[in-house]
Amino acid sequence: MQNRSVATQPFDDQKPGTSGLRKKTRVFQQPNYLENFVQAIFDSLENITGQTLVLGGDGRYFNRIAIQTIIKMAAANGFGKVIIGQGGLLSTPAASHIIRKNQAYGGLVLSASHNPGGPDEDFGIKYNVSNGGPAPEKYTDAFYQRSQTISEYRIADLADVDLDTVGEQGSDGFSIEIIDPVSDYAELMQELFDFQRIRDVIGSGAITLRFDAMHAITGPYAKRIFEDLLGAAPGSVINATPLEDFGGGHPDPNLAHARELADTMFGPDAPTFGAASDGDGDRNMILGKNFFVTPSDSLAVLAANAQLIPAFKDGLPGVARSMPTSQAVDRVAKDYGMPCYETPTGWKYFGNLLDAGKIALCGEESFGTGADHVREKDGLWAVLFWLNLLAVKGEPVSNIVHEHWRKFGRDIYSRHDYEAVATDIANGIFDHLREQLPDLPGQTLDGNRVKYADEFSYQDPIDGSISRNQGIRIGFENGSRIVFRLSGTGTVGATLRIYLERYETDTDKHDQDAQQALAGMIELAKQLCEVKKRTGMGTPTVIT
Ligand code: VG1
Ligand code: CO
Repeated sequence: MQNRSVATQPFDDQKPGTSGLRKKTRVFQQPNYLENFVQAIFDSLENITGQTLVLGGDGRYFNRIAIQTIIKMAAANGFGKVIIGQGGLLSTPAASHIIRKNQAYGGLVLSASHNPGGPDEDFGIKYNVSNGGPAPEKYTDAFYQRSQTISEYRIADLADVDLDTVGEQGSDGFSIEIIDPVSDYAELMQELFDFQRIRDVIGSGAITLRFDAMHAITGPYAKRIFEDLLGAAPGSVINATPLEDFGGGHPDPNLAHARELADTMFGPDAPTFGAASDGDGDRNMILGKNFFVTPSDSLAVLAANAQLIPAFKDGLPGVARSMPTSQAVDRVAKDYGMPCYETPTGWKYFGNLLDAGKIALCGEESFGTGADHVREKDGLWAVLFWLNLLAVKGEPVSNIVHEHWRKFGRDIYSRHDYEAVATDIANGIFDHLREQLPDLPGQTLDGNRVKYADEFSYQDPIDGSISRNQGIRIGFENGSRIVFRLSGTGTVGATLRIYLERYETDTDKHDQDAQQALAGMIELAKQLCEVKKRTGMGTPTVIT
């Protein structure tokens, strides 16, 4: 095996965002672009010689080509072994599990998650560390720094690898193992949940299921788990074949993008349970017959009922949520006498808490829920958790959530996104918001007194590291909140996210439409950030 060094020059835009580096596919296809970033990662890691790297992606356009390049670079940089999902496929949570199970040094996951794929759409790459979780900020900062000074990358003259045949190949102290991407993950799920019980209830017809894989990575996983292992009717998993362009859609499991599933679940012959996942399989959307569960509520319901599933029969040590996620789970934690941590947006901030055993369950408002079994959010895991709950409780989804609201109150919640805003305009909006912060506390706005107005900073309780500028929060004395953030996963301009929540204890008002219930706060938020005046956009591009 011959190694070569290739001269290159830095690209100035290789700064990882909320979850890895995401760019238009054509940006990644530029000569040396992918190579530079991968070399910057390898250069930032210590003692990789002879170590194992896990590699896979969500199957989007450019996945296979990128995988061949990375194999050759891993060889030239001294890795001893690369474990790859067959066909170059691995869901994000499965990659996390495989890193942990094989005690690998780390892994590279090729995905832009819920962003669309194809030659004119998005591609992405993220590095996960040895605990299976997304690289913490100190790593991603180092990758970026290195990318700014890089002058060469190393690559081996190897023939392209057959990615489609399971087995081990290689020599010269460098081997490649192609594994079935589903088996290990399916095995883990069977350890965590009561498969026999779920299977029995599905067999009795009491649960009918529709899962939308959105032409993305979870298709093969969901087929195996729901149809083969749990006995759901053939065809329960729809859009089950991963496609390079996800069938032209956004593989984003929400009511706006998973329309086919939403129409079924709100239609006349709806099954009792519906769910969907995203491009790389780490998000989940949960639906009952005629009923949508917000991700923030889902996290709270799972926390309140955790002891009903085998994995958590002894209870939870604590829980965590990202800052913009609603406070519904806080109420459960308080009632159960367990700690609840508030972290910045992005799964990388949960890793230390999970490793330290401070929490076992965590989630985000952006359709992400997960636990201590891996170090990524996990879409199918969340769906199985709900199925296990439905099997034990024998009640429909909407009853479970209504019962939860009766006990804890409802945190009425919505997120409004304004996409593709020019970057300077978006920055202007934040400057304008920052200027107002000192004067807001004590003012009465939309009938509520402002309790605090600040910019969220987080100090990690385990390693003490501080993350600043994680979103602007305006909290009211009645518990309501408005949060403003800029997205860190987009590839065109900036996306302004406005998160709104209001707490409602009156049971008679629990069935209100969220947009109506939040109408006053929505107007107030728009005024505070002057979104219409500054962007010309009168309404959000996506509401979830
Ligand atoms: C978004 C979500 C965030 C999530 C991130 C990655 O980030 O808001 O909660 O962790 O996507 O999810 P941002 O910076 O655009 O708001 V995924 O499934 O795209 O890896
Ligand atoms: Co994702």
